[in-house]
Amino acid sequence: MWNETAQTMPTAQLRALQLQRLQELVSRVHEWVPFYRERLDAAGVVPGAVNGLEDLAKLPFTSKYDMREVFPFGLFACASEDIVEVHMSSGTTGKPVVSGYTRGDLEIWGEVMARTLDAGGAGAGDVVQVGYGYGLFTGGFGAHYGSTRLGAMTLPMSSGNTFRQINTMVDFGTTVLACTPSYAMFIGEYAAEHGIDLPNGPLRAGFFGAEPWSEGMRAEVEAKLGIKAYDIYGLTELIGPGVAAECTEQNGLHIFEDHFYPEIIDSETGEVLPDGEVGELVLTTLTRTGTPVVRYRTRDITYLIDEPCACGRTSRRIHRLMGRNDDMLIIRGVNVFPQQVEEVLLRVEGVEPYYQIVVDRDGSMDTLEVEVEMASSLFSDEVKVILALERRIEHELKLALGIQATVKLVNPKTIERSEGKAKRIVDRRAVTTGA
Ligand code: DLL
Repeated sequence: MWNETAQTMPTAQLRALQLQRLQELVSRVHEWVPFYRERLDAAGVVPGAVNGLEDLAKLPFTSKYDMREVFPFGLFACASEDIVEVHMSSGTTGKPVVSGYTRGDLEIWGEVMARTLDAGGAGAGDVVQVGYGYGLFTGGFGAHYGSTRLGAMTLPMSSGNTFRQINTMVDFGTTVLACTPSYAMFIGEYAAEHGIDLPNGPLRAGFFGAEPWSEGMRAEVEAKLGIKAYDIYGLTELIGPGVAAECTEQNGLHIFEDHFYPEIIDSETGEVLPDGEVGELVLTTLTRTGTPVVRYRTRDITYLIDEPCACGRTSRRIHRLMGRNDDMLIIRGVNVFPQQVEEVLLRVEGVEPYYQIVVDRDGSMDTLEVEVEMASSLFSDEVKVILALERRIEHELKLALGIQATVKLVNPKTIERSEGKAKRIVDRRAVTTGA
């Protein structure tokens, strides 16, 4: 195991280390970052006031909105000449969020990403193809730093150019693929169409994240590529990928707790919930010095698992993400996460794992339409067969979600393929109400 000492540390020792690092974090941000100093002072927290991990709850939360206020460099907790690399969230709405890395932070990133790849059995001797985008997005560089740290042969492909991705896989005998799960699906589909037999080739593991995906999607990707598919989690504000990752047990994602401290809160009240209860994940960096973050509200919904894992890692795990607060659709008063729709679709024979969820408003009524591609075997079937399948999926969705949806089977290959984060929700309500 990569850095076994850190990853199998007895819990008491880990908690002591976390406390010491938390105290250092509070002193650092208080000294360097006016934004944190003001908020800590307002909350009555002076450095030295944190005497136990439970005192973390006294610290104010940080949100994406707070971070945007101090764009671009307002969160640096070191001299700006010590920052050697910068990444940024995509920021589709409002200003993006900046993460600045010191040399030390890049070391940490390489370390936690090496742990991520090692957790799924990758190592020196592997040929790792990085199909996450390189650039301000953290996926490409994160996977790259982890792979080179492990000593694997690293192919910095970036995302896109699918034909070349597949040829490179064949030519170099790629054994490990790192990209978004939706891009992995597309690569599998493209290879099959071009008569390239990836399932029986050397590819054996995939490290997929950066977007929501379901167990059903995992099964699809594993079959299409002939691999084990591991779920990996992270976000720009914290470091990028490398916050948590599945081990070969594929049963929850181990948080690299010596670097990132997790809490689960009730989104409404901000109250910290006990392990096992579902809520919003809040993360604190324990070792970063470029842009450390105190109690960042991720908006991601999951729960903490504090049970021993057969792999021997002692950290707590998060359950596969269940959705994001801000992706949750409220349709006629019912909460729906896109992953729930995906789970239903992938259980049905005769449809492909390419879909789009369209929410609209008809008068004062919210409408939910799910467009999903039919399998090519159905394509030439009679209309009544297709209609019957649509009604069946509508019935399944009603059972699972408790609301009526309209299902439209669309022709094969009509839903746009994704090379990065797939866009699966189209919410037309915001446009029609002008909100
Ligand atoms: O997506 C970092 C990353 C790159 C993670 C490569 C994994 C692999 P952001 O662009 O800042 O960073 O987006 C972060 O993506 O808050 C989640 O909502 C979502 N996300 C990331 N990983 C997963 C996952 C990168 N495994 C946001 N499952 C997060 C579901 C994920 N959602």
